Amino acid sequence: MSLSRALPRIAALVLVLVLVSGCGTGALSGLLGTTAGKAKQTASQAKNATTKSKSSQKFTVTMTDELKFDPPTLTVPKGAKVTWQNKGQVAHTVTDDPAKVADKSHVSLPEGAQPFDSGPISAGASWSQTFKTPGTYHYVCLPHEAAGMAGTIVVTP
Ligand SMILES: [Cu+2]
Repeated sequence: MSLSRALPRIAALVLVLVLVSGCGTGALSGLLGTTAGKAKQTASQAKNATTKSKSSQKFTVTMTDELKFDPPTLTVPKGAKVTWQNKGQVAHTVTDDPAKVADKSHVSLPEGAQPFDSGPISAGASWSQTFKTPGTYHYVCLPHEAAGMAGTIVVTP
């Protein structure tokens, strides 16, 4: 092959190399950009998770076949989510609604709070309620109201 015939080929090869390397750099910077973006996103997600875990401390009341709420009185900060777990064999309810109880004096709600009723919570099941209004909540278990199955949630401001 003579040099005059090889030159166009060399030129073409150089052009291809320039295009490939240019493209490669572009792809590489794109990849780096994506990685940096992902790292940033992960950091922000981790921050959100930390913030969330601070405000979502777990508060649990267990319900037993001894017809008790344990602990009978639980104090939580405003906005706390309380979960009732039925560890016994019989169904219970978490009811703070004067319209549903046998004796209205067994329940009370802070002013402005909405009455609530879990409905039957069967053996092994659980039910949660978030408390947004500070104050004292006296609640009962509907089927065992007469047996004195009652509890109190105190929500601090
Ligand atoms: Cu009960």
